[in-house]
Amino acid sequence: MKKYLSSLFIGIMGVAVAQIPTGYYDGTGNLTGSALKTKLSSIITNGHRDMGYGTGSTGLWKAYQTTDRDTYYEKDNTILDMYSENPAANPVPGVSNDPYEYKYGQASAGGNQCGSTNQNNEGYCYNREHSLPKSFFGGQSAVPMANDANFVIPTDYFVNSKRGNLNYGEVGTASQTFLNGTKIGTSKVDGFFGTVFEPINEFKGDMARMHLYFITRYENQLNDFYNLNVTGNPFDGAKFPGFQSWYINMLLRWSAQDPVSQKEIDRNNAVYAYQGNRNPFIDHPEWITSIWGPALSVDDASFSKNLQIAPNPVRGSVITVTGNKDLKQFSKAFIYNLVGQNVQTIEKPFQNGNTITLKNLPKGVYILKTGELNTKFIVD
Ligand SMILES: [Ca+2]
Ligand SMILES: [Ca+2]
Ligand SMILES: [Ca+2]
Repeated sequence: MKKYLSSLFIGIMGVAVAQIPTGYYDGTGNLTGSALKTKLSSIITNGHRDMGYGTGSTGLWKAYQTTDRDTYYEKDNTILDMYSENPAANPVPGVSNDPYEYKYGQASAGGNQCGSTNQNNEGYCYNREHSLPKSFFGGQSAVPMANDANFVIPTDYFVNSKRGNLNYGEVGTASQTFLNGTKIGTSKVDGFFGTVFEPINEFKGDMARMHLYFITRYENQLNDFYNLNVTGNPFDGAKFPGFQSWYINMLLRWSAQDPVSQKEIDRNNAVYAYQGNRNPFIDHPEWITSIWGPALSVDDASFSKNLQIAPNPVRGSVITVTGNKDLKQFSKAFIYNLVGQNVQTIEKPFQNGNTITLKNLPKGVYILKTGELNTKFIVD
């Protein structure tokens, strides 16, 4: 009976933490933009326990016992490795369609956790991947970042090592494709050149929300991270928005294209039980838009058209912009193509009048956005 009661008690505790605690987000009220971000930063910093990186079965190794198990695809309770999971329905029920599976735990306990020896191919062991590369924020000694289960995830050792400190991005020409379709190659996102690492579509939103968590949880240190001057880091040196426009725009798109799933909700609850803080963008994905603005989409019929561009279609490179507000108040203007890629950012666009000089844009339809104002225009 005593045993029964204690397992019942554990069961109740499990239920009790498997949801947003009452009052957790008190004080967010009607906040938006940087004010909401800063309030969330304080909420998710309170209660965050640094559980350590871990050795053996402690720290993150222990976290993965509950945070990243496959009860969604194969439903076989193996490690859910986003760099090797094949999310397509299994053609043969009960038979995994993943290239390989990892059992939780150390080798001595029959698991596939990496030890001291590794191999240069996929499928050997799983280790701990800083989905935002640790070199960008000061390396393994920079805690609690380096130990934060909200964005440090279990992945295949080999894919992780090939990724190194590449940014996530979208690959134009792949130089390497891993077994589940994860890719490395040249960036096709305007605003960033060089090599990037592209997770599969199923997990792009998961990754995006992890990184939005990072720039919120650690907003007070973002300027320090930026000043480390690590080549390729996506920070913008400010608390807000926190990432450079090419990167934040891509994350907003990824988050919109791959909305929150049960897997992320469960993971968020498990991480909260483990280290005491939550990812607010899994609990309230609508806050992503409240803070950083809408992800631009191709067929957004709701364009407010509260900016006017002349001439439109554009002739030459100079356009005159008028709006229903004083445009001088806006510190930046952005031009996007119709797949939402930022193709030009103009600093202090309207300080000296209402004209903008466009880069040499290919023929097509574009979106000009400044502040909350936007419109479409044509280059032909
Ligand atoms: Ca699986
Ligand atoms: Ca699978
Ligand atoms: Ca997803």
